[in-house]
Amino acid sequence: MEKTWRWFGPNDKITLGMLRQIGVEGIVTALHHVPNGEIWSSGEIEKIKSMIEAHGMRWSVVESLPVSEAIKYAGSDRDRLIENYKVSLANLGKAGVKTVCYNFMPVLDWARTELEYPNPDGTSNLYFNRAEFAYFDIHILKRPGAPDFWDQETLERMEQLAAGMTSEKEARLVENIVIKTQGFVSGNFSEDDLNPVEKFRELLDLYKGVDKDRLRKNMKYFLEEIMPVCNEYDINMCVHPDDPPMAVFGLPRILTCDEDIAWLLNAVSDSHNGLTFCAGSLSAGAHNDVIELARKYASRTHFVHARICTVLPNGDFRESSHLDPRLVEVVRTFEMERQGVPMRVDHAPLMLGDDKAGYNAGYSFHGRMLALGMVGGIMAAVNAEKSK
Ligand code: DNO
Repeated sequence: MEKTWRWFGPNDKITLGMLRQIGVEGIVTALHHVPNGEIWSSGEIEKIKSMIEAHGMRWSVVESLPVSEAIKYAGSDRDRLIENYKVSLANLGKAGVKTVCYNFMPVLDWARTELEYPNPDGTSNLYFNRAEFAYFDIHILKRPGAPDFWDQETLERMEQLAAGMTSEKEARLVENIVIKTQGFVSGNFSEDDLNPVEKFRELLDLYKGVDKDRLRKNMKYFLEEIMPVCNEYDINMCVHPDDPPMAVFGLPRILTCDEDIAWLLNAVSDSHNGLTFCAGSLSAGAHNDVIELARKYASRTHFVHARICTVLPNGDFRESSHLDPRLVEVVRTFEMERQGVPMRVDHAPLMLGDDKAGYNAGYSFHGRMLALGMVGGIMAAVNAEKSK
């Protein structure tokens, strides 16, 4: 696999020069300054591309070219936004940037309730507490129907939590679920939002009547529209699985399990319609066997996210070590079957001062550097075995 790194552009505190020193070969980035739905011009693409190349690396993957909400819920603006998307794709193709990661998650991108959950060794990590998430759904968002969605055990844990809830803790939940995790990956929210919960409700309203079937139809429509451009420029689209891989806040999610992936790849069978194999998102669902999924879908995978989660008996989940034996197997599969496919790590611990540096949640420097070293070691071991 190609060792890549998600870089958030010229304002990222982690510079291209630093990345070159730690063995990064390719960059994963986006035109973060262009609002969702607007065209990525050739000029802006070239600026970022030449910055990366001046540091001896290449722009391997776009993550993400965001799919506007109106495309996902089929709003009146959908066709105009798809046209813009096609122009952006063509401009990327002309510049030779040919792997594009995106997601089709309504409203919310990835979700965690805690961003600095302490580990026994003094580092900290992301954590998903099911009871806290249910608390946000029922008591903060006050979503009609929310209490019926959650299982009894989670509701009991949530009640205990509610007993000790304070306004500070509530504010922290809103910050973690909506602001800090969404702000830098999705155009829906920003750090300056005065009433993020109200904004959240308005976005949820857009999806009234959109169930899983409808969302699948909308996704197929989008893919069929863009495939001719992908063919012309040989662009591999790779959709990121839903994180966590379950329905949230009454919104449908369409990439949560084996059946969903099979549906997507069959719905548009062109190989340019592919997958970002995020082992972390898939393993956050106890229903998924991530090793089996990697073997099954390696041939349609164009981008790999190397990280892994452990689901606890109560349904909470946390990020595990990048040396977790399941991840070793996933890395082995891709190293054997998809040589050269871009791979990046993420959601590594905060360590050695990362917590003071103000990095985007899940994107520490030292933690990710260590994780990249670990995954690089697994790759080297697999290759040594291969050449025996
Ligand atoms: C979280 C990431 C996601 C992912 C996007 C892709 O850290 O894995 O934000 O990049 O969903 O569109």
